[in-house]
Amino acid sequence: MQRLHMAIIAALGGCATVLSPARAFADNPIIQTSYTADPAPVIYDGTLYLYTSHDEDVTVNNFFTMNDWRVYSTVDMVNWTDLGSPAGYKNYSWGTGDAWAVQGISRNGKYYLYTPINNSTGSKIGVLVSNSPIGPFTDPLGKALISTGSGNIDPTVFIDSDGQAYLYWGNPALKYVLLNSDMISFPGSPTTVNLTTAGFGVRSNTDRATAYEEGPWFYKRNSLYYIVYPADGTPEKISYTTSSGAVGPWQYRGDIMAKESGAGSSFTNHPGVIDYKGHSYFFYHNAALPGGGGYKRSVCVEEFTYGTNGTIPTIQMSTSGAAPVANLDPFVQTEAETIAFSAGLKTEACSEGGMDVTSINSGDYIKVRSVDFGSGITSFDARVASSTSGGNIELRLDSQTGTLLGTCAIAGTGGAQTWTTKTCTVSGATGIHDLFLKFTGGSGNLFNFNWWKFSGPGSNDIDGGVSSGGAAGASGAAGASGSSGASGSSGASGTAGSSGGTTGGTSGAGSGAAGSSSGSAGISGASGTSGAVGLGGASGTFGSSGSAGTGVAGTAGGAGAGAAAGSAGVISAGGSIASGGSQPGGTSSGKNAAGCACRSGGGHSSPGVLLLSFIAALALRRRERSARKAQ
Ligand code: FUB
Repeated sequence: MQRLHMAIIAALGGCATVLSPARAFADNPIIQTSYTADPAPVIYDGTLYLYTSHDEDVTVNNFFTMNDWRVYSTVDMVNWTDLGSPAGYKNYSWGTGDAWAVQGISRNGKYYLYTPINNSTGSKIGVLVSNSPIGPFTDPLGKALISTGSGNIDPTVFIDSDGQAYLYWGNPALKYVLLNSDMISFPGSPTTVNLTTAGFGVRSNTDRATAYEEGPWFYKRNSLYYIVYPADGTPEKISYTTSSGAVGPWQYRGDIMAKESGAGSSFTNHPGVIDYKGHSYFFYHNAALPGGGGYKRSVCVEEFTYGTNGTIPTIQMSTSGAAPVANLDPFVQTEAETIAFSAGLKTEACSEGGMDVTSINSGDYIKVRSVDFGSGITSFDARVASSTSGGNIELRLDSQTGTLLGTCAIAGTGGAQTWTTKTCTVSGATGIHDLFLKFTGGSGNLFNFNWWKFSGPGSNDIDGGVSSGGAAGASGAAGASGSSGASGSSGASGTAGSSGGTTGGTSGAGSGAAGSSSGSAGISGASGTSGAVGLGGASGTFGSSGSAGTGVAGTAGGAGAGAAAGSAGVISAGGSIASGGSQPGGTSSGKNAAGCACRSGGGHSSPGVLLLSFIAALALRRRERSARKAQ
């Protein structure tokens, strides 16, 4: 049987609860442990990373409350690993707030985040840089990259095949600069795109003079340049325009996604478009999670197919999301925060590095999609900690009430971060299924959950993957950052790596195996976001997906992890972002419980000028209503 490995990352932290879904969900929204918005997908070394904004569970002053950005990764488009917070507005010493829509890009081994900053005190664009996609990020300029004029939000960055980098941004104007190759400077001053031509469509309402609103997503595909953008005022639809040149002239091509409507809708939307593993994906946000609304949004994804001449079809918001493009190997250590869908859970920084799943109450669950059990399983390991008397993990196939593979009883461990590995006997799973980890027990928080792994004959059936984990440990120099790293338990991944893929190559694998065992040491770094470290390993892991081949993966992993873990290498060795903790909003704690006092309606404000224009529109509508009544 063909099987692509997927191992996981030992990542970083953050927490939030998500409520039992009020309506039937498949796998959209793709993140349920936090409210997320403004999706920005990017591919590094064969892994798809998704940067997002982060709507806090508690909204302040009935407006966007956003302190940090978040990052997730996938190699299969259905299971998303929470890598914590790579940065927040406080990464800028001069930052006053507003971690709105971010976008990331890599060049010459460095990772850059372009971010809005200080929207309520001047609206500027800043740039952060790191040696890892998940940080720690620092501010290389000590000041804004873009500070002229107003409405400097929603940066989108792209490097063309000739090496020229472009940065577009703005609301209500659309502006751009050509970045120098250092990615943190540009010649001249920003150019403002003429939106009054037909290139960006015609507005259907009177909110604004032009159809373009904000949130541009700039990219190139088959020699055609695209800008996909929220349009037509609030609520926003998504439209797109194309050009044969990077700076126009632009030709309006149509609408992609209609405005979200009805109670509890999001009045904003924000596109992210990317090709991955031979498929095309459209990311956006809506307010579909319980408690959602204009300031509590959630990122979703849909697959689509380009038409002739590069047309993008109309795309409907769905609850089903994308189909898997790889299977998950349950015989390598899998982070508990690798989730296709969940209910009731939050994530947080783990003392062993990376993230763990927390706020686990009886009835909550994790769904992991497309798990390949091969010829079978015999035991299940769970890395758990409990300050209470624990609870149970029911392992079920295909639904919360599906075939029971076994029940793992978790006892108290004496502390919420006092970790132990519980091994349980299981049976009854062969082939590919969705796995449900259903939590049962008493009341309150049952335990925290760091990672899981199956053993059994199925582990010998791997014939397609690549090493997981692995390699990472070897290189890397990021040890400096990061916090705990203490455990490094993911040696397992390394092991898997050794069994390495037949198709994906083997290079990364071997070393992974080596590094695996102790996981070690951990990195004591002083600075916060060392999750990077963990991630490095993680990247290595993802080599397992087989797409990029191990070598590549290993390289990536090395970058991040190595260091600290040093020889120990590998994944979880890395420190945890959360615990390192320099992030402002950091990993939000507390549940965003269903009953939270949040707006359910499509809020009526929006970024900066958008808010003003909306207020004006509201006043206009009131006047119109009054006029009608008077007639
Ligand atoms: O998330 C805050 C703002 O809302 C973004 O900057 C806009 O694109 C809109 O999504």
